[in-house]
Amino acid sequence: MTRTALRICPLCEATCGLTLTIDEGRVTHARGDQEDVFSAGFVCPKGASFGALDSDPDRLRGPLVRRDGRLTEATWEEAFAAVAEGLGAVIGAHGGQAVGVMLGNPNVHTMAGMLYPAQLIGALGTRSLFTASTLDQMPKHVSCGLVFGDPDAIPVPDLDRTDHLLLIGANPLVSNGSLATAADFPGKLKALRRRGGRLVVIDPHRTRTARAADRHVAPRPGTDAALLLAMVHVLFAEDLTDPGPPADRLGGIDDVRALAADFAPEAVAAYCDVLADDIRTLARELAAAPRAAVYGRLGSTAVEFGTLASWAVDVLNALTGNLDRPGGALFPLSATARAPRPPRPGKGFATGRWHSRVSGYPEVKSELPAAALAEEIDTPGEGRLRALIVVAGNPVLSAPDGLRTDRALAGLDFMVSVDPYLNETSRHAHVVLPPPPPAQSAHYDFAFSTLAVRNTVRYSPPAVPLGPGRLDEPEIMARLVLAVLGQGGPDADPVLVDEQAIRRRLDKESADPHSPVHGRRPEELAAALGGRTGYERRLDLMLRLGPYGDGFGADPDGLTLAKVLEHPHGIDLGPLRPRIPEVLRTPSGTVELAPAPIAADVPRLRAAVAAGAGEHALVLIGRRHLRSNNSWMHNVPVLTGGSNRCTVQVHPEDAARLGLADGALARIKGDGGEITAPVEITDDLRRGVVCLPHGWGHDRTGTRLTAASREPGANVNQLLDGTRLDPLSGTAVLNGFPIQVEAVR
Ligand SMILES: Nc1nc2c(c(=O)[nH]1)N[C@H]1C(S)=C(S)[C@@H](COP(=O)(O)OP(=O)(O)OC[C@H]3O[C@@H](n4cnc5c(=O)[nH]c(N)nc54)[C@H](O)[C@@H]3O)O[C@H]1N2
Ligand SMILES: Nc1nc2c(c(=O)[nH]1)N[C@H]1C(S)=C(S)[C@@H](COP(=O)(O)OP(=O)(O)OC[C@H]3O[C@@H](n4cnc5c(=O)[nH]c(N)nc54)[C@H](O)[C@@H]3O)O[C@H]1N2
Ligand code: SF4
Ligand SMILES: [Mo]
Repeated sequence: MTRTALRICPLCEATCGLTLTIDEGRVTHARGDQEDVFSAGFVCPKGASFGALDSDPDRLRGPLVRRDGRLTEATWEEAFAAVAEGLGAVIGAHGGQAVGVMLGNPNVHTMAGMLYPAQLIGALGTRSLFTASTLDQMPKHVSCGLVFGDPDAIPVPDLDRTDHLLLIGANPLVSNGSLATAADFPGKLKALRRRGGRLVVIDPHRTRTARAADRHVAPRPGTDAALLLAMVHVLFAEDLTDPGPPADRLGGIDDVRALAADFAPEAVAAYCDVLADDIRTLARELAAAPRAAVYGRLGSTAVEFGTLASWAVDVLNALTGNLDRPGGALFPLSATARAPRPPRPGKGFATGRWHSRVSGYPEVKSELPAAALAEEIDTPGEGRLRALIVVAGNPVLSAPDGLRTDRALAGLDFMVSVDPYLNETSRHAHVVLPPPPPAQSAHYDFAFSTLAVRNTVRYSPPAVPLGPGRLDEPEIMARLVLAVLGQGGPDADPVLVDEQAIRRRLDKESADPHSPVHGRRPEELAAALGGRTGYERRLDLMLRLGPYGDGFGADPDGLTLAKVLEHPHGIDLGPLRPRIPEVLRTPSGTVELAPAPIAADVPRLRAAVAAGAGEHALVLIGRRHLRSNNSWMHNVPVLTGGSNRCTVQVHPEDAARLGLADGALARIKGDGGEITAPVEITDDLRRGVVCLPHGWGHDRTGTRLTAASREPGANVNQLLDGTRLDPLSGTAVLNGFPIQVEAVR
């Protein structure tokens, strides 16, 4: 029997609503849900291939346990017994601190990944948390933490209403947007231009997005912080600043002026390799636009000055009056956020509450740099990591120096992977716990609702019932928490983990005079929760205590899970609205535009500008492909092939100078090692820059990736040794690092 079911797509940050066709429990077709309140029918090739990805025959059907050195099929009971024993032994001998946790990117795309890791880390008491954030957006968290007092208060461009959009190091026509959740980014950029608005792109690569722009500026990679500070300089020098209504809430404007003083366009032009006049034009056009939004993404974060560049983005928004105003950059208000409280000064944001053992990197948001994972395991000494729990992560390919990570993981006393695939990383685990395919999982976007360009609320229950012998990912994670707590016996009830989280939140809310449930009995409130499972009860709790919630009866028209379920295409909660000062948590209660740690990093940038670029220095940048996603989508044949290949792109002049021929192999060397890849000559790149995609290198033994291992590609991250980091955020420099290229003879 054929039927349809709705499912929010979990494959990228755009969160499109899909209509799945289901035939005998199998997804046979996927199309965009025309009635979805957020995506209105938009779909990309990945979403359209949801069925193929969901039913990939290489997905693990049950847990694997290492026996006599080999990973073999096991029951869930056996797998959790092995987890309890393996983790128990390490914790018993060395304490929970000897267990590290690595959380990969898909955690932000699953309910389990958003609900349980905090409890897992709490149960371990470990300070060794690593996530994909330090390969990605951590600089933005740091700059927002310092400026707004809350590292998760990230303004997003108001795509639907802006007149001028300045994109820095972002390629949303391929990535479909990031830290700006917008289904149909392509349509929104077209609409911007149709209403007379302008699109400006700063990117060393003439990407699909750059080609669609009114103006494209191609700086030398890694130099954006200087370029943006030069724009700030111009705003002051030409008296173009106009902070607008929240001006009394902006502190540090004079300090910003002083910080930008040395960054006149002429002073940075050679370093950025952009004409001073072009920098002036960028600043003047931004200031002249009635409503403008500056937005930076991976090319502005995973770089040498990532935090400074991320900060400069919001400084430009603030100085031109575009921060927190419609058509500018605004803070979304998610349905599962805590209901707003009256504005008050906060504690602010600081890093470095502890430091990593080997290199002394400061903790940032309770995390250590992903680039330091291997050294924390393989460096002998007191406090060495002896066990690791990896959830939805593939650091062997995604993080610097995969060969070292390979060796380090192989030397662990115990490792667990929660992962649907036996891949480059999970092959080292002692136990692999596979979640079900997405059609069998419920979905709510806790993370991306806080970054969406319009406020909506949508929930997808599982589209297909759990297959035989499957555990859903929330239950897997809850059982892991119980195993760490030493309560992982066969009678363990994973619901206890949810009830504990619910109880903790309710105790807090009940004691909070500003909560809609102040003074009410937590037991009574817990009993009133709806939902069929622990995670649904938690979702109901968050919705009801959220900004649009029913407050357990305080607002009978407010949201509950039951109400959201009555609207399978979602509920529109309206366009973004100004949130300053309510959103601020700085000690001053204002936007602190010139925080001390930022100011202290500016001399490093000044020194780089003074040093300039080497004559023939070659640097490497990354690229994404529409039919791919990081390291885990090369195993579905409909998504690979064609232009989705691991080639090294080179500018024609560099190719001529280096003797590289189109299609021939090149050897690329970096601090961490060398790889080879076929050359693709293109003048879409600026001179001095070569470009390789990441997530390739599927040629390792012991994996179960039939299709991916046929076209393995090379791991670009082998070119890095893990020491190049943005110091304020611990984020790996994945764009704009030096390499050498030669022809393979
Ligand atoms: N050179 C270079 N390196 C990069 C980047 C770059 O641009 N250049 N980009 C960086 C960025 S932005 C990121 S976010 C990281 C990503 O790096 P990682 O966080 O390592 O993420 P992925 O490579 O996507 O691997 C995801 C893992 O999760 C598994 N998985 C998929 N779905 C699920 C699920 O539903 N549940 C569970 N439990 N597991 C699942 C997959 O099988 C895979 O093992 O890579 C970074 N690395
Ligand atoms: N199809 C697809 N979609 C994805 C992903 C995927 O792998 N494939 N990954 C998802 C993830 S995890 C993320 S984080 C997002 C990322 O989303 P985006 O940031 O939009 O994606 P990227 O393609 O990495 O874009 C970065 C751009 O920065 C440019 N760049 C590199 N170095 C510099 C520099 O120094 N300065 C400037 N100005 N630009 C620079 C690159 O040329 C590139 O065009 O995409 C998500 N969506
Ligand atoms: S754009 Fe992203 S969310 Fe939308 S269908 Fe494609 S992969 Fe899925
Ligand atoms: Mo990412």
